[in-house]
Amino acid sequence: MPSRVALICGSRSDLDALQEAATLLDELGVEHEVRVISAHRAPELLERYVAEAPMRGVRVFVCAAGLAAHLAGAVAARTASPVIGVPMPGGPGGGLDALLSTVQMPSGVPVATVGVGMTRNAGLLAAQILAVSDQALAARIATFRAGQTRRIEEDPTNQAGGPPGAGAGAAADA
Ligand code: AIR
Repeated sequence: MPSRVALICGSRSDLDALQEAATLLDELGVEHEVRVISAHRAPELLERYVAEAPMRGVRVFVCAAGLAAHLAGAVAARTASPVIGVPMPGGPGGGLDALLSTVQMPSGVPVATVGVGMTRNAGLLAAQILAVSDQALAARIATFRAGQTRRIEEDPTNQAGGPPGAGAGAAADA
């Protein structure tokens, strides 16, 4: 099956976090591929990868990088496909450096940026973009969203009287 989403990170140190996006895409039945390509350390490989990925079916790019995080911007400069940036935490800036590097793109080259370290949201947003032209996927996302809503509604903490052993008013305090 062709990969519809490219999950790229700038370092192997980002891989565990990026795996959360891969897991979510698996849950939603969205084919994807993972690469570790630093925009700074391997710019020519990145160039080749972005040029070739659409031929394998890639329609959306998710790019996770920390520090001076230029990965998402570098990809966005080379494709008109949607690019989602994930600023990664770490370093003296705690992710703020990566957030600003990712989100502050110049006019004409957008990067849709999710919160610091929010790889799972990036995967979900990628799926939602694909779902605009894929009704079956849209239905799976609707089921996924309904499930998370139901789990909160059915959480014993939110039932009258709160969880076993909780005093009155526990739900109201949540
Ligand atoms: N990074 C790697 N090349 C360019 C950038 N911005 C980022 C990685 C990682 C951080 O630098 O995305 O979040 C630290 O990488 P490493 O390889 O030193 O652990």
